[in-house]
Amino acid sequence: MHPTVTPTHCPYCALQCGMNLSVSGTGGAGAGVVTVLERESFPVNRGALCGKGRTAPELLAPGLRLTGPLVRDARSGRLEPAGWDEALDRVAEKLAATRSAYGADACGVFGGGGLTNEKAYALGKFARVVLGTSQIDYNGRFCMASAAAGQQRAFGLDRGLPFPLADVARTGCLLLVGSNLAETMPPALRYLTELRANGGRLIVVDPRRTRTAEQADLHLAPRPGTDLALALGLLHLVVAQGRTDEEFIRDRTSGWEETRAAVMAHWPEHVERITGVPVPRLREAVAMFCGAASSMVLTARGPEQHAKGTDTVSAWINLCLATGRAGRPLSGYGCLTGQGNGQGGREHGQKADQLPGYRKLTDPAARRHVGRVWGVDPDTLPGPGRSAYELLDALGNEVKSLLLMGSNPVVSAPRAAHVERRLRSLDFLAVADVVLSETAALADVVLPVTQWAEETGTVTNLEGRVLLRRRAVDPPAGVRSDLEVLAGLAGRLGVDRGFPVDPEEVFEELRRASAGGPADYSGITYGRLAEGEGEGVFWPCPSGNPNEIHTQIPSDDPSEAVGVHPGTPRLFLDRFGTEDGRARFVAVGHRPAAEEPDAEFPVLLTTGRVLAQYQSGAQTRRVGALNEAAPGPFVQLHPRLAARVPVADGELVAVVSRRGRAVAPARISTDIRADTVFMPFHWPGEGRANSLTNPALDPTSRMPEFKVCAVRLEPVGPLPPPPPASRRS
Ligand SMILES: Nc1nc2c(c(=O)[nH]1)N[C@H]1C(S)=C(S)[C@@H](COP(=O)(O)OP(=O)(O)OC[C@H]3O[C@@H](n4cnc5c(=O)[nH]c(N)nc54)[C@H](O)[C@@H]3O)O[C@H]1N2
Ligand SMILES: Nc1nc2c(c(=O)[nH]1)N[C@H]1C(S)=C(S)[C@@H](COP(=O)(O)OP(=O)(O)OC[C@H]3O[C@@H](n4cnc5c(=O)[nH]c(N)nc54)[C@H](O)[C@@H]3O)O[C@H]1N2
Ligand code: SF4
Ligand SMILES: [Mo]
Repeated sequence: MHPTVTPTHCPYCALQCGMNLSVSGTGGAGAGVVTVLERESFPVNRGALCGKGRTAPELLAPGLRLTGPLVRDARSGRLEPAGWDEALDRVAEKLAATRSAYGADACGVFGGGGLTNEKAYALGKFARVVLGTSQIDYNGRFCMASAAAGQQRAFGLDRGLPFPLADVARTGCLLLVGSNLAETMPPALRYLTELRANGGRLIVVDPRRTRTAEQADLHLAPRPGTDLALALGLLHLVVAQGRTDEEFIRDRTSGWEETRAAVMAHWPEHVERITGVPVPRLREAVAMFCGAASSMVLTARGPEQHAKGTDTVSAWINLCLATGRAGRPLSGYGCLTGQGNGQGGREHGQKADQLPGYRKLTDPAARRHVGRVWGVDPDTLPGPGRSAYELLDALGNEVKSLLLMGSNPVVSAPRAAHVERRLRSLDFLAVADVVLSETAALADVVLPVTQWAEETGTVTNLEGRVLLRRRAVDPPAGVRSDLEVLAGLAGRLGVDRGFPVDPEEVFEELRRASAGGPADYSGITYGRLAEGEGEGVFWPCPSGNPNEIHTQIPSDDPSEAVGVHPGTPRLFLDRFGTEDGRARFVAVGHRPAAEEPDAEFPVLLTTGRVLAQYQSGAQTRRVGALNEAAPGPFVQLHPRLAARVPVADGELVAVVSRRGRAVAPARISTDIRADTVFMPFHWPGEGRANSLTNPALDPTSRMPEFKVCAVRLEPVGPLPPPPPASRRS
């Protein structure tokens, strides 16, 4: 039999690389052989994939993932195999009991940016309609919440990139702030190469000389937590050198005077003292940025994951606005979102303050609209709930039972040992996952779910491009989809309608719910996403008539049913998303990190990623080739700092913060500032970086300060010798 080939997308990061899955043999569910093939026609990655994408099918095999529900046995205390009815009955009973004993807000829901749009939508609806709880949030708070808040403030709309990624290759100067995309989105590296081949300049801002920084014409290496001062310092120079674009400021922005006044305090020498970036480098950066005919600023987690991440994003946006580098072709500010559906996951209602279509939960018109689509009285919809870390922090106290879908906070949340204690103190924890993650291992009920290649659904990549991921293989018999889980629970909790298990049916409802909202998907259909090369449709994509769509039965012919809005690859070229169409300057000032070094904790810790592991590692730590490439945690530190500890390369070193201690081998390198150590956060146990991190929150985005805290280093000694090879008899 010929293999069947299905065009689809990678399960992991926000690039959502296109790939073809070839399945040979019958029976699916690991019985067939699943191979990843290049899909050159997909415009974002043009066939290129990183090792994570190439090896993703390994996790479809039954041996590595969950294949049946698990329920904790009251007597043995262990998770034991159970049937689906028993497992779902247990979850529904416990949630209902919590609700009647303590009220609906004692039930919490925690989602993830890896969930498809359909799942994120259904999860938000489940929380608000079935449980009636306000206590829902998701791991996107840990991701791009600060960039989203900063873009909202300035542009009145937040979409990761306001232009297709390929535009990056044609801009005059790219200022890339705290993104290590050579490791976090490797196929995107080609756009940087093309940029430079086209004569464009690349500036990278990162405290480490990363593989990305190696590509740069200019690498600025500020102290972690000082991007705000850096951006203000650059804008100060722009003003001092008379390089502002007065016409653009006058015609397309508001609020410049306050911002100009605020940057005057950030003269270059002062900024050099805060950031450690020498004044001549600041001047070079301004010359490159303003000297080009067009320029862009892209930020990622480096400057965003701070207790002042939103203000920092505002400062970078201000730089774009003052120089007229926004809302014009090949110029603008953008954020490189992170998770597979990091963008769509924050638009359709799993965020504590949001309703589908990027509507605000506090907006009466939004509540009326969504209430109508859901068939409920808008007054019954709860208000905004706690943000992700605050929700985790409330577990066992205000929040007694939790349903968790698509996150592994035992590894990925800040101050993780505390979060782990809070999870253990719950009356009841249910986790829906593909694998037995460290968090699932703490659950009372584990619900095994289908994954990317086993189900259909839409995702929205970092460009705001809505894509169709297609089912290519049959799942193992014992697993169900997240949509089936939610439908099963809703039914048991007395809601028999409104939770379809067919993703397309969910999407049809999502279209109606999003119609007329900022993230309007109403003009998008599965049929349309499957057309041509499947290159997707950029939101906003309204249907012909947003009111009509409530009553309309969608036709199979997309052009007939919904009109033919082309989608919106480029935003803001004519007007910004604010009411008056002008972009808003937001006057901000620098402030120190929530925790600065002192005598007891004299070193800065920053955290991030390596190429071969993904996030909490729940998935990638189970894949052989990836584990070989990145087998465990490490502490990257400069030779001068290593000599002071003292620790030699490869020896264990302890990193201690006010919240905990982590131990990992030292990786000594001149590619990092001498006042800073770096740890990747992909591993649990002794080397868990999040045992150390500071949950100080940004006041606007509620983003925790993952990227800077104060630590001290202690020598531990040589690595223990490897255990003797086991002898076979
Ligand atoms: N291999 C891999 N790829 C991934 C992921 C993964 O886990 N593994 N996760 C995906 C997700 S969800 C996300 S959010 C993205 C994240 O993608 P990135 O933001 O590129 O990843 P990080 O490694 O977290 O951080 C980027 C850089 O920020 C630097 N940095 C640290 N502190 C500061 C600071 O104060 N200022 C500045 N300017 N820079 C600083 C770090 O040294 C690091 O090199 O990656 C996505 N892609
Ligand atoms: N120190 C430090 N900590 C960080 C960061 C950092 O830079 N430094 N970055 C933060 C960022 S940006 C992010 S995005 C978070 C991410 O951290 P997490 O939220 O822990 O993300 P993942 O590890 O991707 O966890 C996703 C879980 O959901 C499961 N899963 C995958 N697909 C599905 C699905 O369709 N349905 C269900 N039910 N489950 C699924 C996976 O198996 C996995 O167990 O980490 C944050 N933590
Ligand atoms: S870059 Fe991201 S989307 Fe592309 S293959 Fe790698 S993990 Fe998958
Ligand atoms: Mo992320």
